[in-house]
Amino acid sequence: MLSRSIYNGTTFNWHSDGMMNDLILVIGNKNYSSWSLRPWLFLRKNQLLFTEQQLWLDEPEFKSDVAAFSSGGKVPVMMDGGEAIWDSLAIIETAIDRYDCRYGWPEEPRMRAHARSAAGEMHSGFISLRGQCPMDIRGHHHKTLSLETLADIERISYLWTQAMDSSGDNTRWLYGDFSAADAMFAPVVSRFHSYGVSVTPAVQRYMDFAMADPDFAEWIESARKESRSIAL
Ligand SMILES: N[C@@H](CCC(=O)N[C@@H](CS)C(=O)NCC(=O)O)C(=O)O
Repeated sequence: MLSRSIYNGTTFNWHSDGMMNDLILVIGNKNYSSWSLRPWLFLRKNQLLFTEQQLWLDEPEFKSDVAAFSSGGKVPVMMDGGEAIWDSLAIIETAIDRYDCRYGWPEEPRMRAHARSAAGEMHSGFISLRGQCPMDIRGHHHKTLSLETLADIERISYLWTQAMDSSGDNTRWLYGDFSAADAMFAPVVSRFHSYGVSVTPAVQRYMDFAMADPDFAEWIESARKESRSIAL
């Protein structure tokens, strides 16, 4: 475990040899890269200092540029010193292991297991929603959603409602305090918003709360300022 110090609200991580740790998060377009948003928001909410390295997904050089960081060929990648950690969930888990994150998984064992299960289901599933409604923060889409996509939406709404009920705090994040599950579902909040998904009042409350979060709002604002468009 590294030690940490806080200066002007920013957390610095120190190796035992006194060298400051140096994290780089390689991300894609903020408007489109749902997988990049997840670890970015997680690191931010945990006040871990990192440098952002943005690669444009629509550039022909994307693959060669990303290869300079990771052989996986995709973003996000977290560079911890010279070491690459790729894949959104692995970055979040590694940050929790190494950096004593205040907001990792919920503390309470049942909520912790639920949060891990829901985040795992997000990471491996909801293929129809992901395919039919790609993240497009600037966009407002009106399309007829397939039955499979509607089933994904219903399942996610059920998981969110269960989470909020289990924590007994339905005024803030899914499990009360911010957790890795909120980071994993952040792009879904954006998708529900962009695709005008009709949701229950409880789900809408969660979405409004998440999108008003200063860090999430900063990402949304940066996405709005990006001028690059990718045909969806
Ligand atoms: N399972 C990976 C998915 C990463 C992923 O698909 N990233 C997309 C951008 S959101 C990407 O790099 N696409 C470029 C490509 O496949 O060439 C994760 O969780 O990080």
